[in-house]
Amino acid sequence: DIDRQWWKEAVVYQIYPRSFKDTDGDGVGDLPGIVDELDYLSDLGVDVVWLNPVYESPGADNGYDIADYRAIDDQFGDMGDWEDLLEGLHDRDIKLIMDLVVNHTSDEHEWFVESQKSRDNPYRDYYIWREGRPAEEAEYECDEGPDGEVPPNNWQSFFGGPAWSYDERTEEWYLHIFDEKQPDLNWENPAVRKEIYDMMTWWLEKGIDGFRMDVINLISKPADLADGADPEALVVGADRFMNGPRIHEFLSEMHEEVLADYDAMTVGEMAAIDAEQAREYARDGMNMAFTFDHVRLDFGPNGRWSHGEFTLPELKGAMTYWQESLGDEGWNAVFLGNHDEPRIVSRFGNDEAYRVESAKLLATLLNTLQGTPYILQGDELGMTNYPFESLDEVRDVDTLNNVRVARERGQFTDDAEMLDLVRQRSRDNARTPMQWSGEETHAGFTDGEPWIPVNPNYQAVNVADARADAESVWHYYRRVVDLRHGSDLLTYGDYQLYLPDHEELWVYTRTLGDDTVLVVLNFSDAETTFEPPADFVGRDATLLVGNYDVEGAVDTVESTTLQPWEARVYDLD
Ligand code: ISL
Repeated sequence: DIDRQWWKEAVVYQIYPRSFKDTDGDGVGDLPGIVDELDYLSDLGVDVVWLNPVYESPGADNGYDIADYRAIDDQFGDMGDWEDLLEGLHDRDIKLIMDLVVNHTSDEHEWFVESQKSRDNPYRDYYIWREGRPAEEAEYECDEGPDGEVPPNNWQSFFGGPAWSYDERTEEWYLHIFDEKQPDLNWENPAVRKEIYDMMTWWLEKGIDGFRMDVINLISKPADLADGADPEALVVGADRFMNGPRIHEFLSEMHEEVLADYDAMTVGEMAAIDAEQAREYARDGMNMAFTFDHVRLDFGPNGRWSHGEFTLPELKGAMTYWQESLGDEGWNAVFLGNHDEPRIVSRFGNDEAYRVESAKLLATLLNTLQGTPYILQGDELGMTNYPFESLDEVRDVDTLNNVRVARERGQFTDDAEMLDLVRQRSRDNARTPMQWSGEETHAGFTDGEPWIPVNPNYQAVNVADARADAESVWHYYRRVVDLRHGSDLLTYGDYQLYLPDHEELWVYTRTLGDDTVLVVLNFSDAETTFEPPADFVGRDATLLVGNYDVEGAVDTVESTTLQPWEARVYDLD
């Protein structure tokens, strides 16, 4: 008995609008730019577009700082352009999900502007304001604020530094788990929740098909705002504000008040949860969750802002955990990268000698796991990290703040070390402009000056050439997306891992009823021999898709040698 849902059968394409396509020459991608490329999306074969924020925003965190939830930022166009986009997508049977950013707003949102005015302003309790703490009572320090006073607790921002800023006007501190221009909303206040539910309904009534919910498991803060238990933690306080005390109540309420009336899809960004928690979130009505174990494996001793090594068995283990443990409750959102992460081919593949092969292998993985696959724009071309030579090329608030904080604590011996980390880690790696053409300046992204530099490899990596080359990463993505579409087995089948300790090969099956597909992926620069487990030896096998030319489409499973970064998907008889 399959619990069929349209969003389980979908392949999602993530559009980072600022970097997709610019039509008005201001160097920033816009909505008409996406409308121009709708056929590109249908040719690729995706079913859903997740649009990163396009709401009115001062842009301190590229739109994750929203000043008006019901208006389109001028940089991207206007509501008419947005309506054209929705209509154009729907005409092509592509759905649209919007980014829902409701842990915080911009400090330029009218609610915060009011809230800041006085302690008794009607909007004061829309945010989290507290008096400071006498410095002698606290075990942490802060440069900001009046003498002898420190923030109300020891929580820190994801972007580095304290999670509180002092406001002289009312002599209190406000909470911001991200940048100081992103004050956290007070979800304890029912008026705030109602505003948000009304806003969500408003968008659903405009015809959207769902929401990607930004840092949604951070919205409930404990009433006592207790200090984070571990002052040495990478983000102090995360133990208090992630999966907070009323989170399930709030999400169930959101479901009842808004989502229950629509056949909408929801995907929550949920760092720091395990499968048991994911199942609880599913019971709240959250369709699926982005989880982050597999994109933390290369963190070093200082977390994200230091580098560590990981092995293939660790990667397999992290992703297999999620493949195996949701059961009938909950559903995976399968992703290898997004606008906050390095490029997938640079992180998990080989972006030099085997860029094409390894990008195809990752496409195979993404589209043959159980869960809804998410493709970030440009990954279908095998776009790579950017070779940053200087911080002048960096735009991201997270990178710039964290580099500043790391420098303050003496983490880097020199700039070369810092830049090395930026090249591996900066969120801007995933945010450089989409590479449309190798012939035009700025890769055909804009006629003006792009807001962030174009990757210098655009002459080799671009849409025009990829479309013209039947062997390109792009055509391969089309094939694996198409394969998945036609297959209940690849969508709903059970996952089973083989050879968990193998250092080079990732081998798994998907099974539905009597049907089995075998996936063999060589995650290495070397030829590698696959000795099939006894279960498979001698079974008839048909190659469904692979990234090398393999002789003879019909074969039996036997010992075989895979080329570097070779991927094969077999249908077993
Ligand atoms: O970037 C990160 C890890 O790679 C995180 O610290 C990230 O900020 C976190 O995953 C939350 O991300 C989301 O909310 C942020 C926004 O900056 C990100 O772009 C968004 O995806 C604040 O709204």
